[in-house]
Amino acid sequence: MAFVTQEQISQYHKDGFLALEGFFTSEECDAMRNQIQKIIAGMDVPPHCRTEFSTKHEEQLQDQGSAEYFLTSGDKIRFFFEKGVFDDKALHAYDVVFKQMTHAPKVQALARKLGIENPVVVQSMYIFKQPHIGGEVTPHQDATFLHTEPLGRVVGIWIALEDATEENGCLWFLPGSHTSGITRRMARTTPGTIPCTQFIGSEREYDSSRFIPVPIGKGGLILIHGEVVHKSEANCSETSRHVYTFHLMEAKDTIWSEDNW
Ligand SMILES: O=C(O)CCC(=O)C(=O)O
Repeated sequence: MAFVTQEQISQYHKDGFLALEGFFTSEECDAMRNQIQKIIAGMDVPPHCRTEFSTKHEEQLQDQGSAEYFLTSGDKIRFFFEKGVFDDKALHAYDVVFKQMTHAPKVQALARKLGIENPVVVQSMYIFKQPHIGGEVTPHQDATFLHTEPLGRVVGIWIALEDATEENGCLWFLPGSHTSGITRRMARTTPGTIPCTQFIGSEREYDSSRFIPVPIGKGGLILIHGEVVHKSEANCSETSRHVYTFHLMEAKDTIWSEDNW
């Protein structure tokens, strides 16, 4: 695959992330954006589906309906919302167009370049990050939520469907932070108990001055190592920052934790 060099792959292993500009075409991005519009048009959101996703400890789901909706979302099309969004329209979805993009030959070639022998898609999301509404995503490691034994088997594929800038909430990374393991896990609690998930351990304190912004143009793809610390700021700008993202796991010689949501 010409567009990812061995130097770039080495950089990914060194930093824990890699930005690849122009991985998807503008037309492919528009196809995903148009498809999400079709899915959300006219969608009714029943109360028990009004579930907001948060990486914060104190904001885990407290009622049974929302808890079940979240816990059973791994292999279904499910919708999660920004905080305070219910006077607006924002949803995320997954369907045939997204499957086509997820399994595109160039994505498969990228996975091979990363040395993944038996890739499995374990999760996918469409993130709207709407103007003024898109909230911050606090510093975290994806392995907190997608735990495997051993660690180091999960990679996020994050695709900018619009330009992602510092103003509208691009990703920020702590370069090299993927080599120190994790200190926090989100695990299911005993079935039937509320909340349905709990954090075991706590997130480290991070020096915010060490994060670097990684703005990227429409069609750009960012590889996110499962243990690299990353975040995004609230979108206080006038422009949206749509993203389609999914996680690949190397299934070979890997145990997917049964405690994962
Ligand atoms: O897109 C964002 O703002 C955050 C995404 C993220 O943290 C993730 O996919 O792990």
